Amino acid sequence: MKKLVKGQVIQCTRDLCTVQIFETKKLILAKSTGNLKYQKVSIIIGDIVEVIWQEDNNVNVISKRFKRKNKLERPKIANVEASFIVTSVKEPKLDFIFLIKVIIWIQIQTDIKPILIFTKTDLIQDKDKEILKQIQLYTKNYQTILINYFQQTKINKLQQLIQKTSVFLGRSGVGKSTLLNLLNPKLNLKTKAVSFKSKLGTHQTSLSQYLYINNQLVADTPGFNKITLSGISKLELLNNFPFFSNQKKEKCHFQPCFHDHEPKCAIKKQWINEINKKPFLDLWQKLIKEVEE
Ligand SMILES: Nc1nc2c(ncn2[C@@H]2O[C@H](COP(=O)(O)OP(=O)(O)O)[C@@H](O)[C@H]2O)c(=O)[nH]1
Ligand SMILES: [Mg+2]
Ligand SMILES: [Zn+2]
Repeated sequence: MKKLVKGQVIQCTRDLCTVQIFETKKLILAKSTGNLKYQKVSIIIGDIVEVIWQEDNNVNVISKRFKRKNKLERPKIANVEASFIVTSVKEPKLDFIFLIKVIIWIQIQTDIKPILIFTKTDLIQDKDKEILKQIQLYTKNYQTILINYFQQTKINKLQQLIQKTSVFLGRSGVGKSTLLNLLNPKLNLKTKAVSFKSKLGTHQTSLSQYLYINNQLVADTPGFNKITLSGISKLELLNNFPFFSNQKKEKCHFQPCFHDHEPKCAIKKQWINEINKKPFLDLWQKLIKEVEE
């Protein structure tokens, strides 16, 4: 018996995908070859698809991809409703330029404000106060969680925040898989930082996949260590940089003002005059330069 069913792709290895059927909640395997490939329709995890399901024969085939709400390029994933950016305070060291770039890039691609998770807080020592200060720059603008793997109460709180189809992303080694394992111990994901000397003998998440936490789909993704903003426009950057004060912005002489070389720029004046705003000026100048290149 053949039947058309609708579901969401939660895992893919080459052309073979695991699809969760909406109606029955069951998982089935389906191929994304055939007609779709001919039409050059790619299937990535998160895609909502139609499957030709065959009862007595395992070769189910994906026959259609429905329109995507959004699509991330790296990690390749579609239809995310919430994103969690995971950054370790140490090991690997917190890189603010990297973080702001991930934030901007995810906002542009999904139109969703990410939630920021800062991990490995157990490694912070007295001499690292600067790190906490830097994190504070973000707490006004973003929902922020500071956490380490000993803090069960915080892990429970984080679990409550997972209410939608979500993606966990960030550099490799920051503790994404560790966190997901704590959020759902049944997952048993492999963890461990990548060895820089030999890539052997270490466990690195190499495929994105959706997992279940709190009855929601949550994607664990391979870490990425490079991010570039080339390809985004100056205006997109302007609209997604989180640290402009709205009142000040309106006082700039030019509209829109890129707060760079424009005369009578209220934002730049404030950033230069207020010592605690200096980090924003540095960040902004680096970013705008990168986009202009
Ligand atoms: N000290 C400390 N180490 C952690 C914490 N969370 C994860 N790690 C370690 O960081 C390494 C990388 O973790 P993993 O979950 O594989 O990172 P992923 O690449 O982001 O998935 C592992 O050796 C973990 O044991 C934490 O809260 N504190
Ligand atoms: Mg991992
Ligand atoms: Zn300005």
